[in-house]
Amino acid sequence: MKENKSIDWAKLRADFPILDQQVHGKPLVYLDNAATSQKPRAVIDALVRYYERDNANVHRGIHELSNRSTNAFEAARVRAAKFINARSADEIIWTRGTTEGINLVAATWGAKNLKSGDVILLTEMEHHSNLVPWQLLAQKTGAKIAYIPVTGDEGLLDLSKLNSLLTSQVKLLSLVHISNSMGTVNSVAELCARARKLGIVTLVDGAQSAGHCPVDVQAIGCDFFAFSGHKICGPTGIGVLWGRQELLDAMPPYQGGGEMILTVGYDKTEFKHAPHRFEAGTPDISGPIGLHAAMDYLDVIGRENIWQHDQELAHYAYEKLAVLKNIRLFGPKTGRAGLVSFLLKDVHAHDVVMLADQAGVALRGGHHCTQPLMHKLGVESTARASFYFYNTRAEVDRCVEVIREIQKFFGG
Ligand code: 7TS
Repeated sequence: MKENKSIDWAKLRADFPILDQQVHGKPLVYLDNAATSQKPRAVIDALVRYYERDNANVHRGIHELSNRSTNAFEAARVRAAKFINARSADEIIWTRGTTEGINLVAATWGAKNLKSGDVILLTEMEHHSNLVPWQLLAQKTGAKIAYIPVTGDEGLLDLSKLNSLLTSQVKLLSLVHISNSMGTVNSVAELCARARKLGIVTLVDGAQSAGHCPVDVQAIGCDFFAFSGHKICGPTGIGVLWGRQELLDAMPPYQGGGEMILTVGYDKTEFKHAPHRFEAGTPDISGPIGLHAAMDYLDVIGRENIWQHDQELAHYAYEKLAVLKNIRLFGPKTGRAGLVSFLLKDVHAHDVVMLADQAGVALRGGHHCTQPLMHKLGVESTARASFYFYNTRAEVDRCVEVIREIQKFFGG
């Protein structure tokens, strides 16, 4: 395993106060980063600073604190645009997270543009947040859903079916960039280009990619991109939906209320332009400010370096687990993102996670909100170790050691 020598990963780890603790009397090994990441001191400090010095509502006051708050809130939007190489901050909508971003597109673009007989094309590896909103929309509009198949345990998209799936009825392709349950990295740029040629609108679920690899929405060539702040070292409750300006301008509002209007009469309301049209009511203000600090923090490290570190750890973990007996590994053998999903023969994933927790190792067990994929693979759940740049090879060693102990405990 090759390490990027120019970065002092151990020093970065010390930026995360939470990691320095014991759980059940053992040093914490936090390997549940796909669920949520930990927060560096820089983000915690930005939140404290905001509440100690600047807290006020945005866009409405003309007093000093309101000006500071508004400036910081909008500066974060500019920063988010830069983070994913959007053309303009007007293309950045604050949401509660990836889930709300996708729901927003379904409720606005989807409700306006989809009708009975249209097809929404997804993949079989989508998180529930990129499935259920489309199912709800399909029920309302009469549109149908089709799926790009997954090959099996290796968790790759079977693109041999793509030509026959890309019919003239398809109006939207919505797919995950990096699978949270398999670690697959999908060729989103290539798929969006294929869709775009056919006039199909595209959405990329970037929940697992935005903080782990460089993201350039213009290079990906999608129409919408959604991600969550809490998975990229930012606070919970804040996320980003990016949309192409021309699509956003043509979309009806999401929720109605204050902040999103130009003028309101008893009979009629005129709405602001995007992104404010989609942000009704007092927004999460500290969220974007914390996220701003997180984006700065990540880009000082460099997401290309994080990506390399993630992949190296995942590869190291995969190779170490692959030599164990009676283990079933999920996801691609090579080129996987920073997570490993597995099942031990005759041991329930929840038992693995419970026993690992007793040893201080935080894993996740379950269907990972990809229930249809689990059904397809013939399993109820898997155990998952997911990494971030503050994880170390020693932690992977400890995790594998604990998994071996669990196997022995169950007589394996
Ligand atoms: N899309 C993907 C690919 C995800 O992994 C998740 C969350 C979401 C969407 C939803 O993000 P949210 O921030 O709106 O909740 N994934 C996980 C996970 O793997 N374990 O817990 C949450």
